[in-house]
Parts: sequence; C-alpha cells; structure tokens
Amino acid sequence: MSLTASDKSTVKAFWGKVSGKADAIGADALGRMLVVYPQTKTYFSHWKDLSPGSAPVKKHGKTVISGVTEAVAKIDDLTGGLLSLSELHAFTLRVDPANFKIFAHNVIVALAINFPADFTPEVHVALDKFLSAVARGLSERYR
Ligand code: HNI
Repeated sequence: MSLTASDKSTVKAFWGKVSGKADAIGADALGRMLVVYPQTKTYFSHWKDLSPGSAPVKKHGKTVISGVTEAVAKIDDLTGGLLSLSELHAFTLRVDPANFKIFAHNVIVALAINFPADFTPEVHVALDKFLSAVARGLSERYR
C-alpha cells in the first residue's frame, strides 16, 4: 500500500516531535532487534558488546536512525533517495533484506513506547506504511 499525501504529512509531523529523541529511539530499536531477533547479531559480530545500551549499539543506533530521518526528508522519492544505501547494504554489507522489515518493526515498538500519547492508530498506520516503503527502497539494489 502506498503512502497517501495524508500519510506523508502525518509521518513528517510525528517525526518533528520525535527528532529531538531520535538517537535514543535508534539505540532502543537496534538494542531490541539484537535481543528479540538474535539472528541479526551476525552482522555486528565485530562489536565488543551487542547488549542494549552498550556503546556500539548507541553509536550505530544514531547512524541508522539518521538514515530514517533522511528518508523522511526524501519521502516523495524513497526509491531514488535510498539507492546508495541500498547498494551499500546489498553489495558491501551483504545484509539479507528480510532484516529491514525486522528493524522496521523494532522502530515501531520503540516509537510506541517512547511516545505513547502521540502514537495514535493514524500515526501507527502512516509509520507502518512509511517504514515498509523504506524497507522496499533499501531492497531495490538486490535485484
Ligand atoms: Ni544499516 C551501516 C542505515 C538497516 C546492518 N546502515 C549503516 C549506515 C547507515 C545505515 C546510514 C552507515 C553507512 C556508512 O557507513 O556509510 N541501516 C540503515 C537504515 C536501515 C538499516 C536506514 C533501516 C531502516 N542495517 C540495517 C539492518 C541491518 C543493517 C536491518 C542488519 C540486520 N548497517 C548494517 C551494518 C552496517 C550498517 C552491518 C555497518 C556497521 C558497522 O559497524 O560496520
């Protein structure tokens, strides 16, 4: 299902509220993913500590969520906007694209927990569609 104009403005408005806490959201989402879906740990085996709240989880959480923030800015052309990141994950990092959906789920959980009042069903569906579109964009270079 593609993002409607209303979904896009809902995502942008919500992200405006979240942006001050984006780094913490990224770290929370990444830490959760590594615990709940331990198969994702293989990509980060070069880190010293993969537990929630560890230095590398915080650092990389910040990196990944800044990619999501960029995607919000490029919401009208996610396929084009995410091409180089897709290329990196496909050919250099060799991340199985199934993991993009897993990460999206963890971002949703982290957002719902940290912004319970703002996380209305309308925000939930708009974010779900947006993060699915991000996962699709990141998967573009795999085929
Ligand atoms: Ni991802 C590096 C963005 C999902 C594994 N990733 C990055 C970087 C960005 C980024 C930005 C840094 C690029 C650079 O150095 O130029 N990653 C994103 C985004 C998503 C995502 C926006 C999803 C929304 N990445 C994932 C997932 C996995 C993943 C789901 C694996 C489970 N990414 C990596 C790995 C690296 C990485 C591995 C390199 C990290 C390192 O420490 O070397």
